[in-house]
Order: sequence, then C-alpha cells, then structure tokens
Amino acid sequence: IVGGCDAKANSWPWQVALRKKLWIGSSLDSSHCAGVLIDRSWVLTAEHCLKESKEKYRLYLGMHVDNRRDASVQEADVSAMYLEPSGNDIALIHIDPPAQIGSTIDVACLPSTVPLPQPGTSCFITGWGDTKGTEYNHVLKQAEVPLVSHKTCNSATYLQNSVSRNQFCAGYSQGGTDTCGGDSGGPLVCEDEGRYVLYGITSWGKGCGLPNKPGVYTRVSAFMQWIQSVMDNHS
Ligand code: 4AZ
Repeated sequence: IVGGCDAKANSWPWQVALRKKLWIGSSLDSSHCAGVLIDRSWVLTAEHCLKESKEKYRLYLGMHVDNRRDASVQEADVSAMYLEPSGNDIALIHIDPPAQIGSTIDVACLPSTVPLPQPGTSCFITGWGDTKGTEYNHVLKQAEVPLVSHKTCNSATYLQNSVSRNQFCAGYSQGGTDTCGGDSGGPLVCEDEGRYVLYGITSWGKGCGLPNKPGVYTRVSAFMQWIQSVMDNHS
C-alpha cells in the first residue's frame, strides 16, 4: 500500500496473507499475495496469484506483522483451487483446516446487489505490499481511496479502455494512495449500512500511486453466482 497508514492490529479480520513456501520444513515463507476470508473454509484471491500448484502455497489468517506468528495467527494449506473459468482475475481457495472465527479472524460480507457505490465514494484498501517508501515495518497498512467511474478510468489520460465491466478503478486523480506489488488478491471494502462490504479484489495497475493511474480491482459483485456455485458444488 502506497500512502495510508498502519492498521490497528486485527482491525481487518478477513485479511489473509497468501505466501509461497520457500522450502519444505522452512519456517519462513516468501511474501506473494493476499486473500480475503469469505467463509470458514473459503478465501477469495486474484487468479494471477495462483500460477503454481496448490502445494506451493500457505495461508496465514489473523496476521498483523507480516510473516510473524503471533498468537492470533492461524495457518492453513490449500486443499483446492478454483480459477474463474472465463479468465477474470478472481479465484477461490478452499482451505484446510477451516478458520476458527473469533475477534481477530472473521469473514468479509459479500455484496448483495450488483451496482457499486457511486463514483467518489471512499473505500478502504489493505495489504502488506510495496509502500514505495523507505518505511518498511511489515505492519498491515490501510488507505482510503475514492471509486472512479468506468468512463473516467477508461479515458485517454487514464487507463485507455483497458478496464472491463468486470473490473473497476479506485484512487485519487493526483495519485499518492494505492495498492502496489504484493497487495494483489486482497480486499477493497466500502462501508454499506454500517458494515464493510467486499466490493473489489486487488488486481493490477500502471505503476503504483501515479496521477491519473488508479488501481484496478476485480468487481466481486459480478461473480456472486460463480462463487456460490463453487461453494455449493465442492465436495
Ligand atoms: C501488483 O503488482 C499490483 N496500483 C497490484 C496493484 C496495483 C499495481 C500492482 C495497483 O500486485
């Protein structure tokens, strides 16, 4: 996360670290991507985070300082991976063991309606990714970014028609606050009737925090049927 600030410990209890195993038996895994807990046994992430076989990944729930095993941390393996069949940048991970839900680990609410909040609405991004700064204290960061209309984001000075209807953009026109490398697969949540709702999965961008180059997020509401059918049909 570029800009923003350190999160209060465990204030985004659905935030999951998705790390690549360095070697079997190693206690340290390398930073890779993030995910979002949406059910005791299910984590949403970006499809581009899952290029290797499921044995290569490990998930950490309830983490605050990156790669530190605090008492709140639960580890899980990947028991199955489901990539969105049309190649959209969203995927589901079935985790083993399932999460034990509590004050430091909890699921994100999924959107019930397809439309996003209005452009300009302020939403939150979180992650352990690149800060583009000298600071690197490995604490989960959060930042507030406004939603950008599809029309503006696809304009010539922004991202030039590279954003599909299954994606949306968020960021300030002046830049300075954004997701960045390592934040992919993590959440963009917007407050909706007093609770946070998961509207986006961090996907890609042109650089990080540049003016007129907002971050691009996979639109979770476009995949509710797919998510439901994967969860229903998994045995
Ligand atoms: C990345 O490489 C990445 N500024 C994620 C988000 C953005 C850029 C890069 C958006 O994971």
